[in-house]
Amino acid sequence: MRIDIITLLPELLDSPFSHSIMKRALSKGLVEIHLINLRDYATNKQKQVDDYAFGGGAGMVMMIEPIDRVITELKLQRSYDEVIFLTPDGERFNQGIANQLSIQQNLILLCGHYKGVDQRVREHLISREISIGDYVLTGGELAAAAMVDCVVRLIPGVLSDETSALTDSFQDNLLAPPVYTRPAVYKDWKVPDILMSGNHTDIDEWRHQQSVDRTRRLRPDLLGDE
Ligand code: 6GU
Repeated sequence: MRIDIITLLPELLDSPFSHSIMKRALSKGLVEIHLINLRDYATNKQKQVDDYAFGGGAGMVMMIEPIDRVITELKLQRSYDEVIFLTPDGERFNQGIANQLSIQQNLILLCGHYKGVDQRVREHLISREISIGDYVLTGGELAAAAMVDCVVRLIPGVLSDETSALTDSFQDNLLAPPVYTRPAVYKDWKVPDILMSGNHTDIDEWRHQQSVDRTRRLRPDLLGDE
């Protein structure tokens, strides 16, 4: 998979992809991430990428021309499955969307800034608009980092234990069960006896019940009985 991220703050995205699982996925060649500085596609001397809103009002608007130039250049080099705009008023990201994106070949992510982007970008250059939740970030970069992290770990070969993504919270609309490791007793806090029993049928049943209980208590919306 190749992901091109168009951003005004490429430095902000260096670190999220330089550690642990993400770093290994990159070095194994399972994913390529290209950070593209939108300012490099500005046309005037001042390298301007935003301007005042027509009709007035507070806040600058990202201009269409640099965005069109960068997306057009990328599309001349390969075809893209999706051109995604990261914006708080997009479709809310979830594990299902992550699963869909994880089987794509080439993605463009455009990180929004300022008061938004010229509407013509959204109408003509973008195939999908995604938000990571109902709160507002200063820009799309941290949302892009979260989304890419989530998608990349689903690419086959990225996680060492292939089954571990299958047992994630949300993969079956249930929260994950609690887990424990040594010591079996810490202070006077004990690990549940069942996990020490060696009976894997009972353990699986207990874990499933814990998942259902936790989901009913914390996220009844996932069970469809809010
Ligand atoms: Cl994608 N962008 C911004 N700026 N804020 C957000 C978001 C995206 N998703 C949630 N909040």
